[in-house]
Amino acid sequence: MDVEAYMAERIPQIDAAIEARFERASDRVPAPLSGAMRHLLFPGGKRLRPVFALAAAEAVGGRARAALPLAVAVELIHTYSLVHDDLPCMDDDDWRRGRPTVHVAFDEATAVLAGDALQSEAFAVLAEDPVAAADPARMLFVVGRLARAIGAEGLVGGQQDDLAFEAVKSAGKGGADHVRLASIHERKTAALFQAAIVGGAALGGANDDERGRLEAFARDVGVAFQIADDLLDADSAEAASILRLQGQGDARAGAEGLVERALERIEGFGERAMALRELARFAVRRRR
Ligand code: GRG
Repeated sequence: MDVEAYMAERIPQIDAAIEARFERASDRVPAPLSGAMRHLLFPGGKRLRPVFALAAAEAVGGRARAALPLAVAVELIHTYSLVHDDLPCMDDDDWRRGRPTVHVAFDEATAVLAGDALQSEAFAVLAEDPVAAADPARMLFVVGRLARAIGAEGLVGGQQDDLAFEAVKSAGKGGADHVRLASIHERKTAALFQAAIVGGAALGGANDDERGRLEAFARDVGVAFQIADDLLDADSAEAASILRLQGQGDARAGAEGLVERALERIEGFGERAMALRELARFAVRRRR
């Protein structure tokens, strides 16, 4: 299977669904806020998390379309996290995806508000999807799983610990260790992959056993994705990086080992999980 062809087919569906949300709201949203919310979304990044959500629905025998609202929600949340991560009080970055960051293109307050609004919009997309009325228990699981993944125990907590980890190291107090770094990566990066994949599978009709396997699959793929990100970023002074603790060869082997383990967890899923498997491989072998 050609994973890039699969992504090229899915990404326009995701983009169209995101665009539809903005068209719907455009007359009620202040123009600068709407511009700031769209700034990083179009053109976007790789759209890997939403494509994973669609492939997870298919991997359990559902239709990709069933996971489309979650795909949109996950990409809006990913974008919010990038907008806030770039702020002067966090990573203080001026450039993202080859463009000025949102606080540079607009201003800091608008960037904070745009991130907040992207997060809210993500949950509105899920609550307003017809599945929420037709099968409320299923949608409640998806919403709860996503909220848990990005809150104080997940993405936000991981970011807090990442900032603290960096501060300790800049003060020359050491403290860099594998356990803490792995925990940061699990929350800051893998948690959103887990919510995308497990939630996508839930919307595709997964049973409890499939959900459990996909939780573990997605955690390993998410951590492997982060290691690959550190390897791609090897020359920059990026935040908490596994490369400070081990060499590039060991890090790559570690990431590939995680993907192999992830693939074993979904061995019984058969042909319909082909795209999910190929996306897992792509997450570590990608060039950007
Ligand atoms: C501010 C709440 C809050 C969280 C910030 C996402 C994040 C947490 C920080 C961004 C910096 C970073 C290195 C995060 C790790 C996850 C990661 C590798 C994000 C980049 O994801 P890609 O490569 O980006 O999928 P594109 O641009 O392709 O969407």
